[in-house]
Amino acid sequence: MTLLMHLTDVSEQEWASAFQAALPNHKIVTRADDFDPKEIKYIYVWKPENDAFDGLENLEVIFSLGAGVDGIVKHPRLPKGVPIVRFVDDELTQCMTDYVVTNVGMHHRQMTRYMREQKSKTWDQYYPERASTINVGIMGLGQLGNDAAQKLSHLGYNVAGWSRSPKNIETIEEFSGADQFDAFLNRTDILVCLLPFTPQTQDILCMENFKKLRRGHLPGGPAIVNAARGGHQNEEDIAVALQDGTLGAASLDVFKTEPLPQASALWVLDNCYITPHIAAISGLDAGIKLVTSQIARYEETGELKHIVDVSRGY
Ligand code: NDP
Ligand code: OXD
Repeated sequence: MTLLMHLTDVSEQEWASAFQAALPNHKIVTRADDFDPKEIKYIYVWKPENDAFDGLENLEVIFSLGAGVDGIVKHPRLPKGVPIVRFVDDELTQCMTDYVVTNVGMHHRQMTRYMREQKSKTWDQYYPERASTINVGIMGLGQLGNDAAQKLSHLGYNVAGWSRSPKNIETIEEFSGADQFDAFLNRTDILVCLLPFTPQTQDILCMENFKKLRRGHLPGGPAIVNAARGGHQNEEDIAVALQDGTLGAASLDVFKTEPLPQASALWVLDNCYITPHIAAISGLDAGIKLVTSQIARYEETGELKHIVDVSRGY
């Protein structure tokens, strides 16, 4: 009954100590400890290295520290048939909604314009339109996208969502599937990406799609907000679009290469709002509670919640 921590860029020791306190009858190990790979029944993973699953012949469950599981699903030596459980938590959802609401509000309220005017000490009483004139479009209506959509809708925005399958959410307009994607883009002023990173969603934030966004409503041009994965965005296209007016502004929390390389053109654009992958974090207390309750349920009933569909990639 051993649980292995395999956490890149995160303190394995901190998580191991917290798990040991919560699971006194289980053995918890980090990669730095001596252990027999055959004793590992559970693994808790973030950004798995190539050898992450080597020799884990008796592995029964893979727990993801992240809500996004692309790093696990695309792993070249992912053991077949072992369930992957992803991170689903209200606090994480709330943090993501905070990020989305803040950035949508910033673009709606013309922050780029006022920052530019502040730089040139210009006093120009331009009044932004009210929220109900702004069409927000959220790509991905899962755990995170759905919550952000509801909260934005409460704030008065015209919210639409796009997902693979229809959800029948009353408060928002819904689009689904590839067939309805263009119609969704055509009505959108501020485009938010909360999709999982899969071959189908790769580079979805590209010039071709930016050109389909609604123009003439949001002063300065349509805006994008990406808090999902860097792989969703064509960063060269974003830099060009921000300079030629195809986009008015962009808020980016994630990047193809993280940390964002110094050479990236995005750093110096005053209509690009960069944050270092901090939109929402999987908290220690929440993670311990989630995984320990899943392990308890699994050992009692054999059941798990929030299992990833590996064939879909999320
Ligand atoms: P979910 O799996 O709950 O939701 C994914 C949504 O995307 C679903 O509505 C799904 O549709 C939709 N979707 C998937 N593929 C397609 C497609 N090809 N076309 C249209 N819609 C599609 O994910 P979460 O909401 O929990 O998380 C979303 C992402 O947010 C994560 O994958 C992760 O990358 C990112 N994230 C980023 C963080 C940060 O700090 N920046 C923190 C946490 C997560 P359907 O419902 O029909 O299946
Ligand atoms: C996640 C993330 O997927 O932090 O949870 O990016």
